[in-house]
Amino acid sequence: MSLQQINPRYKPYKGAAAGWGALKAVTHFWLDSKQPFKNLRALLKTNQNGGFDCPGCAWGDSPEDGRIKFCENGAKAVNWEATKRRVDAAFFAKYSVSQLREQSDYWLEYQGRLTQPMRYDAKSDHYVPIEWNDAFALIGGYLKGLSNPDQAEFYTSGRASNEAAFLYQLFVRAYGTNNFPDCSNMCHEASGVALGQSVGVGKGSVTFADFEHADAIFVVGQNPGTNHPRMLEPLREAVKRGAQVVCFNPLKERGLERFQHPQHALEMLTNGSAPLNTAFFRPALGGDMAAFRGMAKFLLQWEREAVANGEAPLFDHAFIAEHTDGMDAYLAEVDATSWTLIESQSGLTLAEIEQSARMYRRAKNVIICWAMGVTQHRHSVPTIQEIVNLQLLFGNVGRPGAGLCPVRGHSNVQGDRTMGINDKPPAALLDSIERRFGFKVPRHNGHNTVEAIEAMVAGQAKVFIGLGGNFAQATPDSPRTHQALKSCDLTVQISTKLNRSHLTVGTDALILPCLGRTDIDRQADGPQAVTVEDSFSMVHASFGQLEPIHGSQMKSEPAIVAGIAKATLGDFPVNWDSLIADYDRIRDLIADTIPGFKDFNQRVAHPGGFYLGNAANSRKWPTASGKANFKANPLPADLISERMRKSGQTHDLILQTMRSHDQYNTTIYGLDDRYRGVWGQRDVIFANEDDIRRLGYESGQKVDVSSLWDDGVERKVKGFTILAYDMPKGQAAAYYPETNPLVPLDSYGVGSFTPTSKFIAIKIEPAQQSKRIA
Ligand SMILES: Nc1nc2c(c(=O)[nH]1)N[C@H]1C(S)=C(S)[C@@H](COP(=O)(O)OP(=O)(O)OC[C@H]3O[C@@H](n4cnc5c(=O)[nH]c(N)nc54)[C@H](O)[C@@H]3O)O[C@H]1N2
Ligand SMILES: Nc1nc2c(c(=O)[nH]1)N[C@H]1C(S)=C(S)[C@@H](COP(=O)(O)OP(=O)(O)OC[C@H]3O[C@@H](n4cnc5c(=O)[nH]c(N)nc54)[C@H](O)[C@@H]3O)O[C@H]1N2
Ligand SMILES: [Mo]
Repeated sequence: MSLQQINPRYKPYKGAAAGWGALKAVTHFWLDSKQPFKNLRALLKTNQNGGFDCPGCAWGDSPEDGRIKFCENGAKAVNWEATKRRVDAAFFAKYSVSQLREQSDYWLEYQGRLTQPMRYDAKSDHYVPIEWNDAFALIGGYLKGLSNPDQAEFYTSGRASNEAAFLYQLFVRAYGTNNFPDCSNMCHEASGVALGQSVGVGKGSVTFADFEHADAIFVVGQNPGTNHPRMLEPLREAVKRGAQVVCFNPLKERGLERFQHPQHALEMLTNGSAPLNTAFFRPALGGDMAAFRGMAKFLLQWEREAVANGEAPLFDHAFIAEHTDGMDAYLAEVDATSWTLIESQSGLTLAEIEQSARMYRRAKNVIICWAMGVTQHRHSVPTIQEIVNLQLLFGNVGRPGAGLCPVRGHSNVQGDRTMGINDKPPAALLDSIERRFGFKVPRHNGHNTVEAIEAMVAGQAKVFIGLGGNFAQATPDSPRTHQALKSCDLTVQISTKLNRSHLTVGTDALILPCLGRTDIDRQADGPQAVTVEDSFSMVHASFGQLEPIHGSQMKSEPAIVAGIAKATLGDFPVNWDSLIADYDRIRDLIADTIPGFKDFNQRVAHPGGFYLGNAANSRKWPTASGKANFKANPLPADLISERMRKSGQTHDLILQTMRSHDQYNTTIYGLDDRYRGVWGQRDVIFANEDDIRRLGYESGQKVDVSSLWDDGVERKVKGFTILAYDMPKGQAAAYYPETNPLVPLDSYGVGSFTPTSKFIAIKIEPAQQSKRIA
């Protein structure tokens, strides 16, 4: 089988999520990996004790049960990584960088695994081989040559293991900067910021077991059928038990509507599917804060009525008195918020908000889950704090079956932050590093992703190193980001697969190929395991299972970081080589430095790993007040920002950018989005049929799309097919990364710096030509 090439089609999907369609899809990717039987062995080892952590999402599994746990999209991730195809010196001799730039993101990644270190040769415009030690020396030379360590940017994508991340931050801080732009900045940063201020811990408070005791689970701005398929099982179990699942999503995502379990043969044979959701609300983009405020307003009204009638109060007053601060100011803010604003901003009717408040009230224990539909807005921090406020009124934090659940993305994005990948490091972390390693750590904040791009554009940052990821495509304002990378003296990408970041080169550029999660990692003292942390703060080991591609020169991520560190700093502040021989030694350093990791090596040997703990979950609040804080934030006066208005134009629609079923972030596995009925194409934009007509188009027509911002820069993508879709009026939806050129670099969340990828004011015009710019 070769690169998928089918005629673009648009045909609504009739089946349930997962089930037969999923198995069919897995089979395609499995056969296409060129080594199906080897990969089957790997799949059977996914998320098993002694196996490897799935490189898909950060959803956790029950540590006790030994059932096989993988899903369609996890299987795609494994097969994609475990391909036999290779991108080696011969490949780069064949194609110049300019030629490769003409190819799609899909084509680039499909070419296979990167297998040897390469250096860009500007004269021939080709990548040419380089020895590992020369590559390390080159990087060390550039870094030592900078007049200030803050002129280098050290990006991390959330697949890096705890061991790689810990070494990376140690090296970078010993070098002298906190410039740690991170994929998390574009992802759950708002959750970390909001939860930190509200409850003192920037992570989710629930564990896997809580899902078994919840009476209601809210799923807000998240598409688990595609992005966290293993989450569908606890949701389905909850509904079976009689618990309620309440979804807030403008799109009726198929995985949330109906669900079949791929490992339950009977249901697949009868082709039956249990109804999953007990309610589905479809808010305006960015309307969730208003919706939750409205729920709080109804519940407050009922609380007052109950008290007036001498009935039992609704709120958990004992919890509120003992554990919280600021309720009165918050309730005053709730009283001050008008129903008119709540209704217009949420995009829901008061009857719908009342219904969701009733469902909330009926449940004793409530878990609220959220993801990118909540975190990628200008007011994401206050939105998440509104979710917390509601939960605090009812004591729904730190009780079995209840809590806060930001469902994380990359499989170890949470662990990377725990290990110190943080551009605004807490003083305690820096103190602890200083104490353990005896060097003066940089104390000033570093750059996040947006600030890193600005620094590169301004010529203030000159060296970019990426530990995984695809910086050029994942970040906003693509032409500007590309310019940022191109203006560097040196760009270095530590990667498994070819992507556009390798083709967006600085004056000098390196590709350093690394082992992936599935590969066996052999070092001087034998095969090594790494560790990761899931969304529930469970830390466990991951052992690669597959022989790395024969004859390849890939190194592990820890070994590459150590190589760069040694070439830059020598044996300071640690003997880097000795750490790489046996990763237990890295874990001993982690145990000495990072809270919660005492006796790390012993504890991680336990099957299923160990629970890091979460203060908020045990009702301890490491905030300044020592309590959980109600946050009295007003609703935004207007979701359309000043800067969108100052463009002088009125928008046609508000666009959200999201994932298809056949992609992993910037990695495109295929051109289908099965549950949304899209086949063989990605340059599509969904809108409500009435809007399409109102704007003077027909479904299927080609359009150009531009975004509104006040800086005079034209941001446009061309030749997209507009498709009528069942969605609220006024909205549009399209895939990322193709639409990243539309996201202005300085349109980001207040307090989070997360690009507002789910709220872009756009104009549509008939297509001028069919090629898109990016
Ligand atoms: N297979 C696969 N798995 C993945 C990934 C992948 O790309 N592919 N990516 C991983 C990563 S890094 C992450 S962060 C997660 C992402 O997981 P998700 O957050 O599920 O990812 P998105 O596709 O961005 O989906 C956002 C959802 O929010 C809805 N939404 C958009 N705006 C709003 C809003 O304003 N309000 C509400 N209520 N809903 C809204 C959209 O309709 C969509 O259903 O998945 C992880 N897992
Ligand atoms: N418009 C818009 N933009 C977004 C988003 C959105 O919803 N809308 N979502 C944002 C989110 S949530 C995130 S997390 C970011 C994702 O941003 P990134 O994490 O930077 O992007 P990925 O696409 O996950 O990175 C894919 C590349 O990682 C490399 N890779 C894969 N596995 C490994 C490994 O094991 N080790 C190493 N070293 N490299 C590996 C491969 O070379 C592959 O090409 O994008 C963000 N950008
Ligand atoms: Mo993410």
